[in-house]
Amino acid sequence: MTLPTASSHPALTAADPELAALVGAEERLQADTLRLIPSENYVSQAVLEASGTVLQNKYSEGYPGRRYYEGQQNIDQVELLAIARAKALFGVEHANVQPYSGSPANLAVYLAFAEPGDTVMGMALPMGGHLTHGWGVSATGKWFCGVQYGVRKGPISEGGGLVDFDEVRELALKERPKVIFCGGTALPRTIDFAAFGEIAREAGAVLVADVAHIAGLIAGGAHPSPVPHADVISTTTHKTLRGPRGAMLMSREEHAKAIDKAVFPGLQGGPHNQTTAAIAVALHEAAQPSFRDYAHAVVANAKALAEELLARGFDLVSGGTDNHLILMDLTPKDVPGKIAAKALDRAGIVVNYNTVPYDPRKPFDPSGIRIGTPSLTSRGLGVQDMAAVADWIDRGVTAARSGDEDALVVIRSEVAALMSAFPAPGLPA
Ligand code: DSN
Repeated sequence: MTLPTASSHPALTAADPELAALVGAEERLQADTLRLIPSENYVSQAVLEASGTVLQNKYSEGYPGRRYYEGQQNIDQVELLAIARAKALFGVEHANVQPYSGSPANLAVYLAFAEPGDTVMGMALPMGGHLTHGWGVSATGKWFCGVQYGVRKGPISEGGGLVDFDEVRELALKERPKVIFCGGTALPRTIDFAAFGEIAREAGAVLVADVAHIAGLIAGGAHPSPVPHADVISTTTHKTLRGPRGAMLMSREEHAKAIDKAVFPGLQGGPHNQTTAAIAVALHEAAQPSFRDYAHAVVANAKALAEELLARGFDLVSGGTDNHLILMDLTPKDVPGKIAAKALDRAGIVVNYNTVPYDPRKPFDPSGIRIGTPSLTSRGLGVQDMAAVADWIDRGVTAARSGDEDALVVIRSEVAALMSAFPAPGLPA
C-alpha cells in the first residue's frame, strides 16, 4: 500500500508541519481509494511541477505583447505556447487560456455575447446541465432570462434520458435566446453538436459547447469535436484533459476580440501564470499518441462498467454510456443517492450523489449517484477490472441499505489492496 509521508514536501514540512500532514493525508487518501467522480482525475508529475513554479510570482494583466506590467519576457512565451498547443490540439483558430475555471469562462461568454436581461438557453441543472447555463440560483439565471431544455422522459426504448431536439428547436425558435449552451455535467451520451449548431443558426443564437467533461475525450478522438458546429468552446482543463484546475475558451477568429475583452479586462485581473504553464504541459501530453489510447480506454472502461452494473440490476440513465460517465438511479435499489454515496465513501469508493432527470427528490438528497472512469484509467485499470468495481459498488449499495458497516470495512480493504497495484500519477511512490 502506498504510504506517502510528509517528507515528500521537505520545505513545506519544515515550515508548516500541520498543513504538510494534511497534504500527506490527502495523498494517502487519493492513493488508497477508488476515485470515481467523473470530473476528477490524477495529473502527471510534470503538470504538478509546472503548477508549483515561480511563475506564480508574476503579474501579467493583458495578453502576450500587450501587458500592463513589465518583465514578461518568459511569461509571454509560456502563454503563447499554451495558446499554440490548444489551437493545434483542438483545431481552433483562437484560444484564450486565462479563465480561472469553468464558471468564470462561461461568465465571460455571457459578457461577450449578451446584455443583462437577455434570454439565454441551456440544459436544466437537474437534467444534467450546469449552474452557469442559465440556472436560476446562479448569477447567469439571475442576470439573464434562462430558458431550459431537458431530456426525454420515459423508457429508454422511447429515447428516455436523451436530448429531445424537437423540444430544443421549438424552445429556441420561440424564445430566441442570444446564447445556447450545449454540454453539461451529468450527460452519459454523445453530444450531437451538429444538431445543436443547426438549431442555433436557425434561431440566430451563439452556440457555446461546454465540453468541460469531455475535453480529453475530444482531444484523444474518443468523442466527436464541436468544431465546426459551435461558435465558442468552453472547457475546464482538469477533468478528462488531465491538466491543472483552469479553463479555456476557444473560437473562430471572428469572436477572438470579444472573448479576449470579456476575460480581461471584462471579468478577470492577472492570469494565474503557473496554471497557464501547467495547461501548456497538459496540452503537450494530450497531443501524444498515448493520450489517444488513454481517451479510448476511459470510454471502454465506462462501457464495460455500465454492462457490469446493468447485469447487477442497476438502473442507468439512458441505459448506459457513450463516454466517461454513468448516472445511476438508485430508486429500484431502495437507497437514496446520498446514503449510498456516503456509504461508498466509507468503503473507499468515492462518488457523488446526483439528481437524475425528473427526480422527485431534492438536489441535496437526490435519487442517484454519478460515477466515471477518468481517474481509474489514469491509474491503468482496464476493462478486465470493471467486474470487481461493479461488484464493490453493488455490495456497497446493498450494505448502505441494510446498514452493514462491517461489509463496508471489508470492501475498503479489498479496494485498497487492488489500488496498491496501480500507482497513481503524481503521487509519491
Ligand atoms: N463541478 C463540476 C462537476 O463535477 O461536474 C462541474 O462544474
